[in-house]
Amino acid sequence: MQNSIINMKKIVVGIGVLLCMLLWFSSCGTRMSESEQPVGTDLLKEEKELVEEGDNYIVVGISQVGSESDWRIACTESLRNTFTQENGYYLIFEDAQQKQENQLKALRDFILQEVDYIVLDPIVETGWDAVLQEARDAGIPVILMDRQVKVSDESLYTAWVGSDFRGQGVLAGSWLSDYLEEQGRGSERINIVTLQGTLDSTAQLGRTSGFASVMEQHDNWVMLERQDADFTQTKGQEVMEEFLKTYPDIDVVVSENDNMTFGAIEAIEAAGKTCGPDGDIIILSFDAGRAALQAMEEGEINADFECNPNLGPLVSEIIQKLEQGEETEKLQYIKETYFDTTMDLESLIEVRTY
Ligand code: GZL
Ligand code: ZN
Repeated sequence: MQNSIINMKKIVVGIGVLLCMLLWFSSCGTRMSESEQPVGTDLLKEEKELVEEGDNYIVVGISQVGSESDWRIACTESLRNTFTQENGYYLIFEDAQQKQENQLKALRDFILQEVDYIVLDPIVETGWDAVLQEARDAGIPVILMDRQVKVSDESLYTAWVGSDFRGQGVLAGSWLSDYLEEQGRGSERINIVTLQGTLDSTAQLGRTSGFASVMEQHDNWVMLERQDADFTQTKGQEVMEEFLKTYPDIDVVVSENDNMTFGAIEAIEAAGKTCGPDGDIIILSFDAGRAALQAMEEGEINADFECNPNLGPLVSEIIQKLEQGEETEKLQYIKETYFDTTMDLESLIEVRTY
C-alpha cells in the first residue's frame, strides 16, 4: 500500500513537471517583446535565448483583404508558403474579412508591435494617407501587393507588386471583338452586362476601364448595366438574377472574377438559358483559377483573363533587396496570360498551381 502511494505521488509530481515544461515550450513559440513579458517573471535561460534568437527573424506584418474568392485563398497560400521561419521570417498575418477598418486596425497593431515591414493588400484605393504616415513616422517600410492606393504622396509606400488590371480589361475587350468577328456578328447589336468587383478596388477600376476603352471602338456594343457584386459567388448570382429579370436579351456577361462568374452561371441556368461557346450568353471572366478552367472545359465559360496570385515570392524579393540596402522598383508587374476554349485546357489545368 505504502509503495503504491509513493508511486502515485511520483506520478503526480511527474505530470506536474511535464505540464510546466509543456506550458513553457508553448509560450516559447510566440514572440514576446520585453514590454510584454509578465512582470517579475524570471525568464528561464532557454526562453531568453529563444526570444533573443527570435530577433534574427525579419518580422513581417501582412494585412490581407479577406478570403472572398479562390484567387484570394491562393494568394494567401503563396504568402504563407513564403514568409516562413525557415525562410528567416516571423509572420504576423491579419485577414480583414473585406473591411477597410480592419486593415487600418491591423496596420496600427503592426506599428505598435514594431514589425520590420508592413505588407498591405488595400481593399480599396482611398483612405490610407494617415495610417501610412504613421508607419513612416515609426520608420516601418510599407510594401503594397495586388491592389493599389491613391495617396497624396507616393513615397508613403516603398513598392507595389501586382497585376496590370487595365491590361486585363483591354485584353478581354479585344478577345471579344475578335470572337464576334469570327462568329460573323461583327456588326450585330451586342447587349452586355458587367458584374463588377468591389467598387474602388484596383482590380475593379482597371478591368472596368480597360474593357470600356475597347467598348468605345464598337458602337454596336451596348453596355446595358454594370453592378457591384463584390467579387463573391453569392452576390454574383443575386446581381445576375436581377439582370436576367430586367434584360430579355443579354448577349455577353463580363464578370470581373471567377467566383462571381460561378454565381452568374447558376443564375443563367436557373433562368433556363445557357452560356459558353454553344450557349445563348458569352461569358468572359477574370482570375482564371483551376475551377474556372474546369468550367470552361465543360463549355460554360468562353474566355478567362488570368490574374496571378503567386505574389509571395515577389514581395519577399523586395524585402530581401531592402535588407541588403539595394534599390527596388516602385511598381512591378507579375506575368499573366489568358485562356479560351481553342486551347488544350486539359494539359493546362494539370500544370496549374492554383
Ligand atoms: C485581383 C484581386 C481580386 C481578384 C478577386 O488581383 O484583387 O480580388 O480578382 C479577389 O478574385 O477577390
Ligand atoms: Zn442579342
